[in-house]
Amino acid sequence: MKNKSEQEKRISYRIEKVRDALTVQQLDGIWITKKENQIYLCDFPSSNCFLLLTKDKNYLLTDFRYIEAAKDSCPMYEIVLINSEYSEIDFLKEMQLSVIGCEDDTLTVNSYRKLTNEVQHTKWQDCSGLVEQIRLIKDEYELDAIKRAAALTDDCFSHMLSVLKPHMTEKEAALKIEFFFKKNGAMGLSFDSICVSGIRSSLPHGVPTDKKLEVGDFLTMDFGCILDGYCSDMTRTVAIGSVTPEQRQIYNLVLQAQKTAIEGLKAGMSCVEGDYLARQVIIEAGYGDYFGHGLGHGVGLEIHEAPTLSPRGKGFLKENMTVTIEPGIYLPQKFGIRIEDLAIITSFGIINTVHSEKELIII
Ligand SMILES: [Mn+2]
Repeated sequence: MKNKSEQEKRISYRIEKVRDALTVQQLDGIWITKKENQIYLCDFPSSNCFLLLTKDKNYLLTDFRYIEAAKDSCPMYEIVLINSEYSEIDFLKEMQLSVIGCEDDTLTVNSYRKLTNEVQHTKWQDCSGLVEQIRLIKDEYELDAIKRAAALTDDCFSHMLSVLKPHMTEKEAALKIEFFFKKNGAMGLSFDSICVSGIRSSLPHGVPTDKKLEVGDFLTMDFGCILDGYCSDMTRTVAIGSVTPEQRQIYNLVLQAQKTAIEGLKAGMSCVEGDYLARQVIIEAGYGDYFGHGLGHGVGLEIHEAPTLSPRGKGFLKENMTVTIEPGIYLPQKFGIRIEDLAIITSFGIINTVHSEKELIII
């Protein structure tokens, strides 16, 4: 059971932060349709829900199926029942607000047309990213959930080391990951697990197939789970049976890049500088062209969220942001390697939430 008063305190604090942003942006309200932003601001998952935060009131609109639960778990909201006779559009017409912020990046074209055509006298202004900006800095509750999700992911990796064997297919390996997570309390996977082996390991986001693990293959597993709404993300590449000197050399290069980033990342650094910590190691060894993605991304209610560590990343790292640290080298038609941990940024460096072995493991 969640401690109600603590939950209320947490939610109220977040709502106040949104309200501060409303004032700055001169909005009379914000219409929240993005699911993760809704969960962040009311902790109530529902497939049919709208939030409207005005300067002094919080409204949660939902249908008959969720109304009782919403009343029970969202005491800081006025709960509004919507149905075929009274829609969210009717509600918004009655509100008569001049300027409402909406989330263009997730609002469907259809919904946007309805809002602009039917809710007259209201100007709809894009405020995509407003809630996400607040979500960038994680509170204690969120960090704790992320750490627990990461711990279960460590356990999953240990489990995989004990069950992986030659002739198992990539799909079977992915299924074992999913089964372990769900059997051990995860709400679900944070994304479809990536299990790619042999020459397929050079596909950074390859989909598991019926290909069997063979001696001499690298197997890259990129996986994570959701606990209490929060995601984890981790990648390990292991060798099946044996490795060539080239495989070992490149594995160690990725590992060195990853360790360099782990030692160097800290609050105050720009996202571009952060990315370059690992990239520089790989470029200097002559493999820069084979590390074609960014070093990492934020993780929270969404598996991919801000900040983005990449050569085009924006902004600076701040305390209590989360970032993955996941350099990789992918040699087409040969093999690929990625090693990924999930870190919490602090003023003195990072706290790594992942503790699994990362020296080369040969199964
Ligand atoms: Mn990742």
